[in-house]
Amino acid sequence: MSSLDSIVGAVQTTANYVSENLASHAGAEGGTNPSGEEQIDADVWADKLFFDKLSDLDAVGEYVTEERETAVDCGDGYTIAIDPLDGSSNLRSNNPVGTIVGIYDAPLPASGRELVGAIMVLYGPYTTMTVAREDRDSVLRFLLRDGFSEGWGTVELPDDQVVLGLAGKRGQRSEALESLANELERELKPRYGGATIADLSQVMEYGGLFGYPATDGYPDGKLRVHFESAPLAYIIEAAGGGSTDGTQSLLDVEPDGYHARTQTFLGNEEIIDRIEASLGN
Ligand code: AFP
Repeated sequence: MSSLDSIVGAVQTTANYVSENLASHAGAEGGTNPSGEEQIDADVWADKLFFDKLSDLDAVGEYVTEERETAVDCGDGYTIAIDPLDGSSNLRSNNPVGTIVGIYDAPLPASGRELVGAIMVLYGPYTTMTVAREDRDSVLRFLLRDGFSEGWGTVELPDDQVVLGLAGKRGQRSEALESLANELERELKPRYGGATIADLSQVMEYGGLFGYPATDGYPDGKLRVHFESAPLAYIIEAAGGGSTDGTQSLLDVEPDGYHARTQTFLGNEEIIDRIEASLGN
């Protein structure tokens, strides 16, 4: 089994377990994560599960998570950067959450150009895992259930552009983005759910845009480069779409620390070009 196979296998096994047991951890309260955000019990629980499984692999040399301040040294091998339960504030209302895994062939901080693979798991009405790897030509999707994974074909971004998931309130985003958002809201159907994985999944299915821009509350954007923006850019670019921080691919963003944030836009290339034309100057 290759190193990447062993990592994908460990994520699949753990995600199956998370999917089956999430309800037992949905309500309880936790502490605060290194980005100052409220952690709930489920975040810490999922982090421990993924850590126990992944840190044990020969293929993994370093484990860095949204839920811990520093990296954990596990020996030689790839660096795992993980958001174990993305969108966990959605649990309260029983809306979807996800897991994002970046597999870097370098110690962090590192740009997304060091990624050799990325995985996103969506815990929705059913659980799916989407995998992009440097040693595969296509992005693969799997259905996870009963402890197993079932191949569900390949993922390619459609040419159609249908949905728009754009974070931030009106008046809290830049004027340039506000003006483009007005145009896009006339062309696309606004659908924003508050969990990046779920919002990106609908873009991958129907085409369109997901974005978390700079806002008054989050001047650098809310999403973290290592755990969210770069791995998801790796997946969407491999599936034929594009990504930008406003001026460059999210894979080129150079984070200055483990928990660095960036403006994040992911979707059809044509819309990504329009964002860069609006925000790039
Ligand atoms: P939580 O994991 O704290 O729920 O944050 C999720 C997230 O990082 C990302 O998945 C969402 O796109 C974004 O935050 C939602 O943020 P808003 O609540 O500000 O829209």
